[in-house]
Amino acid sequence: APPAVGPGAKAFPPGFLWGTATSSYQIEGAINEGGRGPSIWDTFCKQPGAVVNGECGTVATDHYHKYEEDLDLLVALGVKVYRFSIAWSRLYPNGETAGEPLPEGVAFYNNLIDGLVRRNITPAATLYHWDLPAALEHWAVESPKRDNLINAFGHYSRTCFRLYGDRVKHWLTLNEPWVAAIIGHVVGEHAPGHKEKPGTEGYVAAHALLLGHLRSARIYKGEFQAAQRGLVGLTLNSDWHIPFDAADPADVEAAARNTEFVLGHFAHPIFGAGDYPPRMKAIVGNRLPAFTAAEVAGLKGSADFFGLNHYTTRRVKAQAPWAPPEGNYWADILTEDKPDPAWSQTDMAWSVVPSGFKALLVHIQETYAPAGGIWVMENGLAAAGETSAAALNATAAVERQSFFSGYLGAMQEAITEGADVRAYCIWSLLDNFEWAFGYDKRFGIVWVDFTDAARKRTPKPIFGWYQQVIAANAVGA
Ligand code: GBH
Repeated sequence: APPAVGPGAKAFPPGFLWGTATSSYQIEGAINEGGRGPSIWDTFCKQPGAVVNGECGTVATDHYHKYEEDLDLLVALGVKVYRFSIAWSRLYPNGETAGEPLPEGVAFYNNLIDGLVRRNITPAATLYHWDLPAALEHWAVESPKRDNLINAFGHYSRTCFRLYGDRVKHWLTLNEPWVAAIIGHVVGEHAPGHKEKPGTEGYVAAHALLLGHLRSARIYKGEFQAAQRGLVGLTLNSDWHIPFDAADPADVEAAARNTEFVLGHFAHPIFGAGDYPPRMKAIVGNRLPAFTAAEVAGLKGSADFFGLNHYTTRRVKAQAPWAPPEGNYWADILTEDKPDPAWSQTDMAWSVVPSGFKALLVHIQETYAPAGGIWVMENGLAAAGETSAAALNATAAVERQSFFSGYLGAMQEAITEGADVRAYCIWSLLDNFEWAFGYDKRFGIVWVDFTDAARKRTPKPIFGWYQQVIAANAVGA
């Protein structure tokens, strides 16, 4: 495997923010403590076949009880920033639209944030990483139910800004609204597991999520930002898409269309010209909900930085049209996957293509030129074969090091070519509850023994590798 840093290393800009990321439901456990209400993931996990081996986040990594140990791991790693998420139902068990939050939930995040500040690590807090209070309507609803949901998100957001905003200066309203909307409401592999209305429900959910972001960001900017002097944004996931045949205009168009449906769906309203992308409106027609003029104006510029989660590149071919009368999300995009056989794949079967990361960063810079820069809030891989703490030095270590040397090198090249990338977080600090894959897929740079009641943590070889990168602010041989 390539060394972390050598004489020909690629340097990052001074002050570059290295970090790592987690999310509440994936690590905390303690689902019944402090009055926490159930989230839609607690209920989804109970549906037969929803999650591998019927697993759920009941204990997860037991971070709720072991967070001090995890904070010490962050110190050992040397990160500047730690991205975590707040579990809405620890503060408001039923997604209440008024009133005071639960004291134990408030205290948990106070302790976590104080622990970070004491260790000189910048906290970056996500308000919504998919653990919606089960008592609320899911996102795919229209007013007046949607108004109640957004009021609840606004109330919860305001509480977080008020309680934690003296120390948290980096807020993310939403994690990956595309995944929440499409995997939750079209594919059905994430909570709430809907797939009955593939032509409409994903768009309705995405619309509500955008309005939720708008409410939360507006509260921060209107009521807190002047005094607290922090930033509010969100993080969007995007794979990169390249044409199967670069000489075939239909494939070139298909790749651009696919990126527009995944990234542009959310980026165009917030970071672009405003509203949904014109081409998307033309394709989806009246199945795409409409914003009011005030909503278009409010969303535009509503994020202070561009959060990006990136994992893979897909090579796509234009598909022959198929259009059921009721519409279908995938028939709108009209691409089929043709991965390059030369690409290696991770344990998630996601292709490893560092050049796609570089191309995506340059695309974001050229298309949106976000004033607050691009913040890579997740990137990483699950590697197979990490079956025990003793087996950690095997092929998975080599696979991880070549993945990260490739992706960090590509990011440095994008920066050199003008992409204003300011931060980078590895997903994830710990092996954790990987949603529909349960504990089968290990994204952590720290191995967790899920058979051990103590959930013993063991840093993987990549942990030491990343330490060196951070210390040198550079990567490569
Ligand atoms: C993130 O989502 C989540 O934010 C995080 O909670 C999660 O644990 C982590 O990633 C790992 O899964 O099958 O080739 O078509 C990931 C978003 C969107 C990335 C879909 C991969 C599909 C690639 N994913 N994309 S492919």
